[in-house]
Parts: sequence; structure tokens; C-alpha cells
Amino acid sequence: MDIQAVATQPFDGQKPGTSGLRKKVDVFQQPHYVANFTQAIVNALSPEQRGRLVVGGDGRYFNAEAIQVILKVLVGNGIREVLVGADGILSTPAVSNLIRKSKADGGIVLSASHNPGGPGKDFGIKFNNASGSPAPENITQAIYDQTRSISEYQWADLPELKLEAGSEYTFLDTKIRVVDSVDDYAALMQTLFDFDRIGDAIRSGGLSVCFDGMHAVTGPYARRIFGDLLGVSQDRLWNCDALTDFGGGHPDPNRVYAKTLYDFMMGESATDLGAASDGDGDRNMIMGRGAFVSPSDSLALIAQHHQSIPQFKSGLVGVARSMPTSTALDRVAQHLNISCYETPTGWKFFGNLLDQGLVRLCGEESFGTSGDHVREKDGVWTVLCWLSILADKQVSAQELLAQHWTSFGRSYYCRHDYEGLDADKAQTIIDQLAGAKGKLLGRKMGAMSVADVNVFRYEDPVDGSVSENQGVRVVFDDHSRVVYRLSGTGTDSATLRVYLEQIERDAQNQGADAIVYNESLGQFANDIADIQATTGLSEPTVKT
Ligand code: VG1
Ligand code: CO
Repeated sequence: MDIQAVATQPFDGQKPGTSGLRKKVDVFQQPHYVANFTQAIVNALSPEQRGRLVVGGDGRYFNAEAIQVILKVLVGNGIREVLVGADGILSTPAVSNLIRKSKADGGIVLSASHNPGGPGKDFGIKFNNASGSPAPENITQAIYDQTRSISEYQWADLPELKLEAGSEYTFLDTKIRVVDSVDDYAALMQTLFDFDRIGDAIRSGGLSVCFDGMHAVTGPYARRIFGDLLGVSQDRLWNCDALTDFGGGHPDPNRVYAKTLYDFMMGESATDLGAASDGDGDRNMIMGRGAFVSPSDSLALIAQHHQSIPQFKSGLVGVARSMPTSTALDRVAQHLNISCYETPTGWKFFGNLLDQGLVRLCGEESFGTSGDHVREKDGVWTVLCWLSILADKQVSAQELLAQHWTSFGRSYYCRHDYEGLDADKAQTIIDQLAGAKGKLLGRKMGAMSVADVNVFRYEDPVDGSVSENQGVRVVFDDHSRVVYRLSGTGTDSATLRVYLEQIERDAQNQGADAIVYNESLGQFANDIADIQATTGLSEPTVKT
């Protein structure tokens, strides 16, 4: 077998966004495209970092082909050992775990997460560092720089490899080990939670659960962990056959795309807990019987009840949330007398805080939560947190929410997405808002008035790195907020995200639907940003 230096040319736009490089799959299917990007990742590593890498993806269309290309380039570069998931499949948190467990130098995750998959749909590749975290901006920048100057990649002419768990191959200086996709992750979960206790509650009928795998990567994880280990019956594990096109759906667990589960949980036959996860298994949606738990509330409630979760028995130390995520977490942190950090959107910004032990629990409004056991958000883990809390407290999720709101106030929280925008127009909206402080100060919205307008800038407390322009915040005198930012995960047009938060302290008014409650604030947000005038859209495309 030979290694060849294949001559190539840079592709435009191999620039990682919020979470890696995401494009339409036909972009990735171009000859040399995946090989170039893989070589750029290797080039950005120091020679000492070329020891062990983990590779796996969410199993979407083109996952299988891309894995074979990546293996050829990694062998071509003499990486000492590559751990790859069976059939090339690993959930994103499972990759993070394997990197940590095997003390690898990093990993390559193939996923476009919650974006649809299949021909003509989306694909993605990202690099995670040795702590299992999505690469921070200095590394993604180094990779991008490499993609712009690349002239060749190293290619080992391997046969097509069968990726069966337990297989091992040795080619030249590289050993390839194929590992079961679920084993290590399931073992980790068993060290973090009390499976006997949760299992007893489920098997005795005291705690009923329904999980929707959305035909995505968590299906096999859910079957093993919720089904085999905890006794959830198979008919309560929906859509757990992973499909390359996610059954044609949008594997994004929210009220819109996980509507069947949402309706079931709002109906007569609802279970105590209903949950769903996304394409690559890092997101979660949590519902109680008749109650949607917003991701921001879910995060705050996990913090509030962390003593019910064995992993956090020794205390939380600190917590973190992305800037647009609601301030419910801050109020719990204050009550617990621990610090609460505010980071830009994207899980990579939590990495340093977790590595330094400054925080143990993190979350984003976009249905992402996780702890210090991995460096990615973790959908199945979040469900296990909720099962632990419900088994321990023995009250309904709805009751827990009501108690939380009474004690801490309720952050009525929504996100309005304006999709399919022209990129320049979307940027104009942000730029205008960033300069609109003078015009907006004192402007009334009901009883509230605008008290500040600012652009979020983050200075990492660990390494001092600075990230500018991370969203515009319009803050009211009662701490309610509107936040505007542009999506960094899209694959074609631009998406403007508008995050709405109103804090209601009156227990009499805490039972409304958040989307209805925030209706007029959403209109106000559209008005002050001239969204309709600039884009023609009087209404958002998606409200969650
Ligand atoms: C979105 C979310 C962000 C999340 C990112 C990746 O990014 O807003 O909170 O971290 O997706 O999620 P953006 O830039 O489109 O707003 V996914 O589940 O990769 O893993
Ligand atoms: Co995801």
C-alpha cells in the first residue's frame, strides 16, 4: 500500500462557524473537499498531537463515504491510532467521552446536528480538542488558514474498510480500532446516575417516560440506556431507528419539529416525562405531563435540584449559560451562592470554564445542556438528570416548574427566527441596532422602557481571548431583554435570531403560554429593528 501526496487546490469558504464547517452535502461530495479539510485539521496539529484521534458521526447521508476518506488521509499522515465508531457512528457527546477516556489528542465529528440530512440537505465536520471540546476559535482559525493555503494532502490507498465493532486494522504506522458506538457512553452514564433508583421507579410504574429519537443518532443509545438498562418499554421509544435522512424530518427537538411528542405530552395519555434529542444527540427537549419545559428553565431547574443528581452531589461550584439564554439560571446561582458565567453562543466557549473546574453545569437556550463529564452538550444525559429529579422529588415536572417560578420569578422566554434572509440585509439589521442606543433609550413597551443597548463582547476569564460582536442586547428597566444575533450554523441564506425574555414575578401571572405572553415584545422587537421594512417579513419563520 502506498501513500501518495495528492495535489489539490484550496476551496473557498471552509470556515468553521458556531459548531464546525457546515454546508450542503453536495459541497462536501466534491472531489478533494473532505480530504482537503481533513488535511487542514492535521496540518493545524503539532507533531506531538498526531498520536490518537477519535472519528465518528451522526450517521446521516454521506457519513459512511466521508469516514472512509478521512481514514485514508489520517493513515496517509501517519496518525498513530484512530478510534472509530462502528459503522462510523458516534453521537457528539459520545465522541467527546471517547476522546477523554482514551486520552486522545482530539477527534473529528461528522454532523450538521439538527439540520436536515439526505441528498441535497446538510452535512458538517468539526474538530474537537484533547479535552473533548469543540475547538476554540484560535484552532478553528488555524484550520481555516490551512484550508486557504493547502496544495496537497497525504493519501493512503486503503481498501474500503468494514467498520464492525471490535475490528482492528494496521496500515503502515497507523492502527485503526473500531469501537461499539454505545458501550463507553452507557458505561459513563452509569457512573453519573443512580440507575437502580431510576429503574425501580420506571419498572414499578411510578415514573413513565416517552422518548422520541427523531430517527437520528440517539436511537441506539436510547434503546440501550432507557430501554435495556432502565426498563422503558419499546413502544415508548419512538423513532429510534437511525436513518440517513432522519425519515425526511428536521431532527431538531422543539415544539415545531417534535410536534408529535409535544401534542402527546399535552394530551390525555401523556407520560410523566417526554423527551427528544437531535440529529447528533447533543440537544434535548424536556416536557412534563401537560408542560413544556423551556431549555432555559430546564437548566435552572437542574441547577436548583442538583442534589438529586449523583454527579453533582458534591456541589456545583459554578454554572454557565450562553448570553441569549434566560437569566433564570443566574437567580438560582445567586441563591446557591455560586458564580454564573455568561458566554457567547456555541458550546466551545464553555470548554475553558469546565477544564478549569470553574463550572460543572452549562446550558444554552437552543435545547442544549451538559455537565463536566464531557465537553459537549448531551441530550441523553439531560433526560437522565430529569429522571433523577423526578424519581427523587416524586412531584410532577409541572409542579416543579410552578414551585421554581414562585421562588425565583418566571422568565417568559421565546426565540423568534427569521430564516431565508439575504446575508447583507441581515447584517444591516444587526449593524443598525448596534448603533441605535441614542434612538432607543427610554422607548416604552407596555410598562417597561429601554434602559440600555449594547453589543456583547466576551473576554475568556481563563485565557483572556476576546470574542467581539456576539449579539446586540436591548435591555429594559425591569431586566427584560431582547437579544439579536445571526446564526452561524446555516448552510445557505442567513437567519436572524431574536431572543425574547420577560421576567414575571407575580405568581398569579406565571401560568401563561410563553409564546402568547411574548407576542407584543416580539412585535416590538420586529419594529425597533426594522425587520419588516428590511426583509419584508412581518412574522418570524419559527417561534420556539
Ligand atoms: C445554534 C444555536 C447554538 C448551538 C449551535 C450548535 O447556533 O443557537 O446555541 O450551540 O446551534 O448546535 P446558531 O449560530 O445557528 O445560532 V447543534 O445541536 O450543533 O449541535
Ligand atoms: Co446537535
